[in-house]
Amino acid sequence: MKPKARIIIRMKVQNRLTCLALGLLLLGPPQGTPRAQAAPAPAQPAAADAGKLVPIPIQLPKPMFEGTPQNMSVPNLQKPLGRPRDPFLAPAGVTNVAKGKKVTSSDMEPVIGELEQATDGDKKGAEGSFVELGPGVQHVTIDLGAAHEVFAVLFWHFHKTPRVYFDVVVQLADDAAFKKNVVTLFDNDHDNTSGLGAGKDMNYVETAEGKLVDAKGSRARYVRLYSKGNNANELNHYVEVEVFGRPVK
Ligand SMILES: [Ca+2]
Ligand SMILES: [Ca+2]
Repeated sequence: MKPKARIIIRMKVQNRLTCLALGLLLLGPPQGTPRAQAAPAPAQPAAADAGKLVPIPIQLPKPMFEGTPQNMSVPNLQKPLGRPRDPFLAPAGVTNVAKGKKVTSSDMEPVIGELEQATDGDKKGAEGSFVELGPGVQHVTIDLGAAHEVFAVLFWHFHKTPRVYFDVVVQLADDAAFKKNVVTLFDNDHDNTSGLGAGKDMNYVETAEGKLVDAKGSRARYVRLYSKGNNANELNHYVEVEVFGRPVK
């Protein structure tokens, strides 16, 4: 073979190898071959972990009825989600700081039960597990005992049967009189009959999941919840109120 011909053959072989290598690169690893595992993330220093968001530790009571009725004749009613609520994220270490805390009310002599039932940890829907307040606009106020960063308020008025409570307003404040640093977290009193300001939130059906309201890390010592009767009667009820937060450092 002439030297020139030998060079041409070597070039052809080299081109074929180049094409093969390119082809493998473009195709990627053959199917079924596990892709290379990403290297494990280096351990984070404790300071970085402090800012990590995790689901708040919600423990739900046993449901008393299946599903949520679609045919209630209540205006501006929120459509049921049809699946469990998404986890609510807050900084790690946030807990229910309302458990066992003092409850006062616009009705200090409840019709049924005691005010402390609103923070006693019993969330069952059955008779005997709720406090019943008188008719019309009533509220319960929970004193967290000190300033807290509040991330969520979760509450159950009643969940033995599906019900809608009217003119639900949830507020935070620095003082028991609700004069200092008042923040309204939820308000479905559209026509402002309770005089706390017209709200844009929707009516909703009570279930064992409770109603969760985002508090966005607001600072407060007092949490107050208003209502004005429900679609079954004029009375007001509380099974439990939970406040997910942490003490202000
Ligand atoms: Ca309770
Ligand atoms: Ca109203």
